[in-house]
Amino acid sequence: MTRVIHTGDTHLGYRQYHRPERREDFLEAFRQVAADAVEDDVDAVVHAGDLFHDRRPDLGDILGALSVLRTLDDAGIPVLAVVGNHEAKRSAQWLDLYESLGLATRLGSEPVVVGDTAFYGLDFVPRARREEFEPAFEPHDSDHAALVTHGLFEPFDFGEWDAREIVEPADVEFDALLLGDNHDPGTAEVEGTWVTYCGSTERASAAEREDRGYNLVTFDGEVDIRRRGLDTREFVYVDVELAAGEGVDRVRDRVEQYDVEDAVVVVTIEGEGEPVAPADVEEVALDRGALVTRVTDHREFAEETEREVSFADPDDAVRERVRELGLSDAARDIDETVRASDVADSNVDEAVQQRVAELVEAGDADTFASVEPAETDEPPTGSEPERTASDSSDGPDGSDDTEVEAEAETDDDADEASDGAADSTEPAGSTGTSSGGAETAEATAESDGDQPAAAAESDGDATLEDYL
Ligand SMILES: [Mn+2]
Repeated sequence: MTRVIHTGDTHLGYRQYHRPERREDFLEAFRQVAADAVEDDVDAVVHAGDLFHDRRPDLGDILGALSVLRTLDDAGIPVLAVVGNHEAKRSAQWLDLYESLGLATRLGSEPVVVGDTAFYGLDFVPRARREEFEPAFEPHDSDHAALVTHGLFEPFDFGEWDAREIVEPADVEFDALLLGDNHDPGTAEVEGTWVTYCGSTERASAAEREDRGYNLVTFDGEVDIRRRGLDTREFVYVDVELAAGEGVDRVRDRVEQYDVEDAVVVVTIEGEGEPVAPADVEEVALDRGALVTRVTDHREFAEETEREVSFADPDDAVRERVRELGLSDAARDIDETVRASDVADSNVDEAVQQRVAELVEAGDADTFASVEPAETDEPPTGSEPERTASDSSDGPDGSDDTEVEAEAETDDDADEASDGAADSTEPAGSTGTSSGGAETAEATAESDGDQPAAAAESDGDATLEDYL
């Protein structure tokens, strides 16, 4: 018999809502998993990726993970892990550092045997490399075998890769796939193999409403998968449906019905009623001791809503910057589709695809001709990797001249949408603190889902490999 804790998506270092308390919460959740593992004396802890929230964790996060791994090591509990999309570096991985210290084992194509179960690993495979992916797992002579990997698999929500493409051609017959990436826990049987997500250990997004936890998996003839809860920070969800004529008072009344002390309060406003200023709602929750309050209002208001636009208005600044870029009509059209408030975030990639198809169909080369930018010597804002026009292989004639900034942004959006509800950092439309803008931009730039080796990684990171 082999009994393991299957965890993952611990996202250490995530300073959610720009709060240091939240960063500490993520570490605390992982500590709890380790404490349970020691108390239960399990045979191993299996980590299915995204130990860290991004590929450049702070020293504090690296040490935090180290202390948890040491706790497990002191108790003689091995840690078996793979690399997730959030933390993936170009060559040597953080996991290699812990392995070199004897505190973890990076799983791969060779079996790592614990008790009577052989464990294999497969790091997150970016979409571009799935076509030619061929599983290659060395044989084992254990009673059971399990594969640990990270990715969004069917038949679960947001699934984008069929687990059978890994399981079927493999020479090893797996009893179970222990997965990470989808933060919603779930278990299914796919052609005789148990496929299970343990879920994230803390809420990496307000969309993760259910209680957090991990899996306890026992291999003993059969595979037994149980779920165990973790005691994480309280998230109080206040969903308000406003009737006509109702406004901020109604929202405040509803918030006051909850004990929000030390909680993250997530207020979602729908229905009719008057516009509600988020600050007025945040005030009442913070007065009652809430750690953070987020107000999401998906309602739309007609243009007559009075709004002061000052030079400090970020939307205004973006509009101005877009003007300066000298985008073609087509690019501005697409930019509008990306940023327009009436296209839901999750529909943006589809809307853009449709818009591009329409523009190509119309076949007017002038539409794709860029306008001379007002200022040419300044690089575009943002940290998108630079692309050349030749990247857009199936573009129409004249696409050489098409400014590709909007396209690059769309790609990112698509990645985020797919990583998406599973993995997103912040809910769309939520309001940040006034000082949070820059940090949000930074977080977005670092959380590129599919490209572990993105250009954003600095050269300095290569030094890790030198020491391993
Ligand atoms: Mn994750």
